[in-house]
Amino acid sequence: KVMKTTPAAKIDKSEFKAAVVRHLHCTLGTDENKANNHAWWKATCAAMQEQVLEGLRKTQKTHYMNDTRAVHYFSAEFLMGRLLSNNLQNFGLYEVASGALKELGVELADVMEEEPDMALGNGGLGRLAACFIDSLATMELPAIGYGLHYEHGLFRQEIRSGAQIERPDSWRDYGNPWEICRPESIQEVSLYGYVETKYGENGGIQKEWHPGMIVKGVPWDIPVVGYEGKTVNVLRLWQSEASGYFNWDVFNAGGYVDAQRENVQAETISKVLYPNDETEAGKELRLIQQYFFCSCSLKDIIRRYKRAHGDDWSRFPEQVVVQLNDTHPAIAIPELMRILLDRAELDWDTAWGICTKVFAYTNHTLLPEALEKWPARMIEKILPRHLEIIYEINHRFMSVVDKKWPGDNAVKAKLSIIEEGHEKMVRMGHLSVIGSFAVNGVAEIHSKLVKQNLFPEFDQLWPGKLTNVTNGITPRRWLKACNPKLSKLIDKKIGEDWPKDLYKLEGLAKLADNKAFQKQFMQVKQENKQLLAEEIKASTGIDVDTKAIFDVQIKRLHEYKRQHLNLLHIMALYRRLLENPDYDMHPRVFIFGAKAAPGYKLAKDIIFAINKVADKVNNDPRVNGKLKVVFLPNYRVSLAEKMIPASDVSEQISTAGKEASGTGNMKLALNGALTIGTLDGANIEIAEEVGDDNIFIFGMTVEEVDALREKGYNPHDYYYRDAEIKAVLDWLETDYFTPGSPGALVSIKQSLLDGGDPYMVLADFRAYSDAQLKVDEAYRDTARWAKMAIINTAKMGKFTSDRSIKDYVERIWKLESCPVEK
Ligand code: 26M
Repeated sequence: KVMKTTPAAKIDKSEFKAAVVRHLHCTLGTDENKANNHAWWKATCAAMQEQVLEGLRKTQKTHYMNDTRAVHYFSAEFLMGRLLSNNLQNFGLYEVASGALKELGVELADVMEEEPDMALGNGGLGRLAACFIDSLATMELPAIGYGLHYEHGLFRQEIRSGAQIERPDSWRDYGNPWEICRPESIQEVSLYGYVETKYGENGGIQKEWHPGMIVKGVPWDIPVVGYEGKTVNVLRLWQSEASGYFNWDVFNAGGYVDAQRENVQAETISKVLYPNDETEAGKELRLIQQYFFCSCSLKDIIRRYKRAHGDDWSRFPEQVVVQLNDTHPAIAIPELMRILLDRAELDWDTAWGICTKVFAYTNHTLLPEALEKWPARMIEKILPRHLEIIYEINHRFMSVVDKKWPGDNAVKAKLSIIEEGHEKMVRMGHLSVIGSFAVNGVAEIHSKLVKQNLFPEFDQLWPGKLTNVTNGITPRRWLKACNPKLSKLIDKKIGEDWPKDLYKLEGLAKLADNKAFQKQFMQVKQENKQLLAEEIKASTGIDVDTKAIFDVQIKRLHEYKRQHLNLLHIMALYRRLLENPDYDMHPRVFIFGAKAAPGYKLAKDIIFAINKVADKVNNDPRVNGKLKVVFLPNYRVSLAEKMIPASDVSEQISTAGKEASGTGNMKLALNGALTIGTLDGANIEIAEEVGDDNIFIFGMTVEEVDALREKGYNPHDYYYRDAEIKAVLDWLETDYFTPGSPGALVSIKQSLLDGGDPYMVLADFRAYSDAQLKVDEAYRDTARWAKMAIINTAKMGKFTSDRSIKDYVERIWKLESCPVEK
């Protein structure tokens, strides 16, 4: 047998085994006989971390020696998931580790299950940041991720009597083996207080901010291992601590106790991730979180720059580019201005010239309720100097607008950073566009709508500044690591290069008609479905038939994503089965995973309704095993990794124009699931790649949605004209699904009728139902389905995050790769 794979790290099985045992003894203070899986997990991570840190040291030395330009990815969220499997894969040490543990009588798969997810994000935006830093390291690009070291990540979801309840996430309770504290790089951040204006003898004005509070930012570094383990970048997450400047300095017991209050406030900043996605929370603590991590990160960047370039600011924009992941870190723009003006004492034009060469901004949403705005009064209270700077930026921008549209006050009001009204608000999107040299949307259609609908005048003012970079996903995690069976089959057919050159998958297309390959491909799917069936049984008690179609909708719960459209269709199928026991359909299991924002009432009602319908359907012998509904609790990265390889059908059914891109759509298609979806976000580009015959597109286009709204959308028309829609909505009002509690599900009907059905669920229902009939028909033709599934996997090359990063590098960041010798 030939030794395959050349591990990036120079360590073999017996050395790895020795390292694990050594850590069991010396790091964990236990031994092989006493150790449980948790101890084995920690010891395995520690053995791995030795390799990781060696790579990190070499990378940092190389970047330092080459004085490289680097991208700094600012994001309030990084949804990393688990790291052991990823780091083993990327280092090429998976087989080594699994063999070593086997000899110690331990199963690597069980050990990996011990790892809690790093759930420092809500959903798509946070996971995108995680995929991007994986690609940056893989492509050997100098990059740092900057974010917040939340003590509690996204809440853990439990389902009690069908309803979501939120429990705290405690990912660090028993220690995180990957993170390294860097007390030598602590920063200080100012808050509150007032601004003093000083008049110099030469007529110059200096501003001095006298803060009311100073907090410490403690950096924790998480190494980010690129594929093949050459470059190891870092994700630097800031934890807040009391600075001890204003407190502790007390001489009596009362003061001593009072001092604790400020400590508590300081430590609150990085306590918890806000669980909202797509709604702006407007909370003071959230703004402080944003400023806290941006200020720490900029000071960190400047400290590093000064070490190489001293006080010469002229080269700063050559060395530093900062990518803003949505507007959450937009406060970094006035913060850099403050540092350049008040600390470096540069003049405004020089400072602004630097600033506008450093920042670039990614927009992730068009939903009005998601566009961040902060009350000017709140900014004034927390960051008085920044509000002054924002006003000055706006003042100067208004004269730019006046040159372009002389005397047009309406356009000034529309473009102003300041929204006038009962309460003055600061529009963070406008600040971001004005302060950045590039602005991008995340899929072709989304970027087009950003230009046409969200920021049309900015596009006229600065042609070319607004652009597109279509999202992507890392195939290392989302195929190689999560779907080892399919990966090995692919390796066998087209070789092992595809994880870093995903267009290679195209080589599978010529096998799409090959009967033997079809069988192998579907056999892998079958085995993955078996594994998921076991997971479903363990977490819900529900038995599912693995011969049924596994139809999966996994994403945050939101009206625009239309989980309730899926639910109404399930109810319609149920009703058809009750009316006609011979109703001809291939057995189907509808599987959901979704968290609702804790304050989003209707989203929680939809989760409740899914669970109540599931209870009824799953226990009704009349459906004869043709229909099952499963809601898997606590959807998260590690659960996605189990669901995606086992999916036959991918539900991507947002109202056209509302889903900026979607990335779950890419993960599912990559693993051979067929998409049923609207012409929205990246679905459009997926359809272009796979071809119309290999995807189930339905429903209104953006233009049709706009036209219908224009002419006046009335959901009652659909209710009265489509008997099935009426029957299903009326069913929600009975106590059929909630025995003894009639009306428990009525809020869904209400939102779709009296509420005006803002996302046009009823308008798309019939088209959706028809598309589902086509799905059913296609699945019955086993060869046809296999061919379609293979083509989906084969045509996903475009959607690797390596391609997204390449687009950013060439069009926005202008970075060069910096190879690190092994
Ligand atoms: C805002 C204010 C306060 C607290 C939290 C937020 C907030 C957090 C996350 C708002 C939005 C957040 O995420 C939005 C998001 O995930 N958007 C998704 O981004 C993906 C990556 O580009 C896209 O694929 C999805 O279409 C888009 O919905």
